[in-house]
Amino acid sequence: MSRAGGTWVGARVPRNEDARLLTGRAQFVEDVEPPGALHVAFVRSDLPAGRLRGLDVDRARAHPGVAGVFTAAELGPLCRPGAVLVPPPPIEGSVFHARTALPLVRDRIRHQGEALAMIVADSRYVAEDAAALVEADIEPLDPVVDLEGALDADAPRVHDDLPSNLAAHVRQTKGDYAAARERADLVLGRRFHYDRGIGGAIENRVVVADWDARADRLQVWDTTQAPIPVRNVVAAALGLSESQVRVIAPFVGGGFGPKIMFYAEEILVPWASMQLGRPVKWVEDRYENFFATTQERGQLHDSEIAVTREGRILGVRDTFMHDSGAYDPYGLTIPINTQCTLLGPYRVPNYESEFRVAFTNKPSVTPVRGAGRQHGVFVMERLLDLAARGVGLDPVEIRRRNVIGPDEFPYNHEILYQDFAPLRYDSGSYEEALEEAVRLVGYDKTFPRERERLQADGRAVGVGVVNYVEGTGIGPYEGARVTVEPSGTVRLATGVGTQGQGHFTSFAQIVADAIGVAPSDVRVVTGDTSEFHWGTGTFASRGAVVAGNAIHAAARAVREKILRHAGEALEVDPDDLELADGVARVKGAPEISVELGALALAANPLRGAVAPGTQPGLEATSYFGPPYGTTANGTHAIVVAVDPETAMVEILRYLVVHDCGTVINPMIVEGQIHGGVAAGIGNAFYEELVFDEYGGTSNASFMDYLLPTATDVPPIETAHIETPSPLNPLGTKGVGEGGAIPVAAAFAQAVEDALADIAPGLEILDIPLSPGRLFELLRAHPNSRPNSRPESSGGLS
Ligand code: MCN
Repeated sequence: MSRAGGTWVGARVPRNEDARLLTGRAQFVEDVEPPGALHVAFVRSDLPAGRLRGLDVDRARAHPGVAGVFTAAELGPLCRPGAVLVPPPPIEGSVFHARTALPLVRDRIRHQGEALAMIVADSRYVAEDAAALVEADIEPLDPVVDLEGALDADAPRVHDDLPSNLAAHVRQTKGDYAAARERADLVLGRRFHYDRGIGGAIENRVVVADWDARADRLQVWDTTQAPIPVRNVVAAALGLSESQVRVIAPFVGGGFGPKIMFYAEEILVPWASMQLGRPVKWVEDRYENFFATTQERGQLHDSEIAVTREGRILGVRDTFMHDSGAYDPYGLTIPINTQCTLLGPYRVPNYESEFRVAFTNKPSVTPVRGAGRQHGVFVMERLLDLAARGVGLDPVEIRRRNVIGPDEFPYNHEILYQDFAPLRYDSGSYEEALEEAVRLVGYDKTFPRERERLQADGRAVGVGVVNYVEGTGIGPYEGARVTVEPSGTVRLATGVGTQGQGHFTSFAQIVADAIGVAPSDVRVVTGDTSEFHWGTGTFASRGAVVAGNAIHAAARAVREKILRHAGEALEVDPDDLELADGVARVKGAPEISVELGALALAANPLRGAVAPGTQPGLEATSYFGPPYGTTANGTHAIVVAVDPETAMVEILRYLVVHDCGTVINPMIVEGQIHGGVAAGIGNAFYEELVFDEYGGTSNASFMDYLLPTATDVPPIETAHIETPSPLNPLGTKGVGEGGAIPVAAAFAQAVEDALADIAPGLEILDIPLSPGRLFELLRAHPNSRPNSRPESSGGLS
């Protein structure tokens, strides 16, 4: 049933894609098995730092069933460093040393899991057996493991051609922090640490390539978030025209950031198919994923806040180190996100922020859901909690006094964001979101009563309320093509890939509203370069904004075409027509109508003449590029119970009030928030990559690396506020990462609150706060506070 007048945007439309996904009929790359396909296994380094002195592959080559063994020597000109995918923004005085990996190690090993050789064989079993026969002669080198010491003058160097492990140095300021500090009634400083983790998608990376020598074409199926850039890079690397390469990213079992990266396997597998004249397939295994796929987090902050005795922020200073791992192919996106997102929804008149990025002998770091924003939010929200304590204010009250009001937009923060545009908030509902969360969690009334009741049962209960902003919907652009077919079917093609975000439905809703059909009648194709070949990809919560508004523009253009053609066919003024139920009909006289399919057929005639300038069919292609990103916001509230004996934390309530502008599909948005919060709970409490002193990862399996399971994630309550963005016609802002961003900050505040009587003054400064770490913090309390900075002062001056 469709609704006349166009009201699909905003409706809780069930997902078009679910029938296929839930009945096992959705195609994933792993399902693609061209006849005669060969299979790949990589030989990877166990050592994080070393010099490759020799590689004996003779026994592997002679192994029955092996079709090819390739080392750096065989790659020829293909063995060159990969591209820097995102250049750093032009910030005055900044330093950036780009270092990217070779597809296969030639000489220097810089992290565990770097690929030394590629084995191609009849089956994965044979390929693995042959890989085990390769003998690598590696001279171990001292690894750089510890972030804090990575920039020391005597630290071993990850890249010999650089004078140190400094990859980048950026400083951005606003106002005069030193002067603000002088005026402050309270200055508080702390060291914060946010550790490393993985993306943790259920589906690992998979690449299948099929070179068709007769057609002179290469087809690649890839678990990527960015099929069009992959097509472009593969074509350039292999000396092909972009029109010869088709990249398909079908259903992808989770991306969460790392699949936006371009990886060596995406060139090596197609290259092997061209060399061997057969289809070639590689499926990353779970162990490999811990090393071959990029990771996130790993920052060390020395931060300071200056406030008045009324709790008003005068300024913030933050100096931090960011662990880039062995290479920095994604530029400075993550630390700049941290630097900018730290400012949050607050008036911060004076800001001094400086970061250094260090190379270490660990897998490279590129965006994972939140992409550094959660680090900034953690630091700022923790500083506010400490300041609140220092001036004797309630944590909610200090936030109330500092949030940017509804009349202050656009709000200019005077520093540069990751999209190279000034950090400017377009609109938001910071006060409203905070008050709504406070109300819903019963902060003043029901929660205190509930706490009393639970504490009578011997449980330590606390609440946390924190704010965040999320820079979303950045450019440069996306495009879409909308077509009405003669059958009446509506087709939408866009370039962004899809990894579970519900695009098949939310994008269809936008089209449905414009041309009067049901969302289930719109066939959406994403991530196939033969269907749409301009665009960048799915990242930075930009699908709803950038692709969504391109779709909106294309659908509106088709609508205009339909009305024009229908007006001619029915001999009425187009203004007297409405589109509904798949027909164009006269308003007030619905029996006078023409089907969209009939109009599409007539718009593509086989005989006769069409007027000059007429474009065939009911089709339009449009693009949308925003001037700068739109800023979403929200407030998270959490209630926890802590067992002081075991340090286990139980989440009793989790509540998200968020604002992503016009909501296209509330059910999908709630799903995005639920998934984001689940990821955030993992980040805050469970997930941590443990590196031993030799740089090896000692928990590279899901037995030891703890992802939260269904029993660890509580029901999540959500409330929507809609402040439309003035930067795009739909008024949308992104939501894909907001769930994950403030969880650690909320968690830390609530745990401290719960333990306020048991361990007064306990400070949570490190994330993840695993049960083990919390146990140790409790045991050490109150005698030592190893993370406190010596110059910190804790009271009013
Ligand atoms: N949406 C909406 N109304 C809005 C905003 C969004 O209905 N105002 C809908 C969108 O139309 C889309 C979904 O919500 O169906 C997410 O939209 P958006 O916030 O624009 O994010 P993207 O589509 O760009 O997706 C990327 C984002 C990121 S950056 C990561 S990481 C992430 C995420 O989405 N990875 C995910 N969500 C994920 N969800 C799943 N299932 N799997 C992942 O890998």
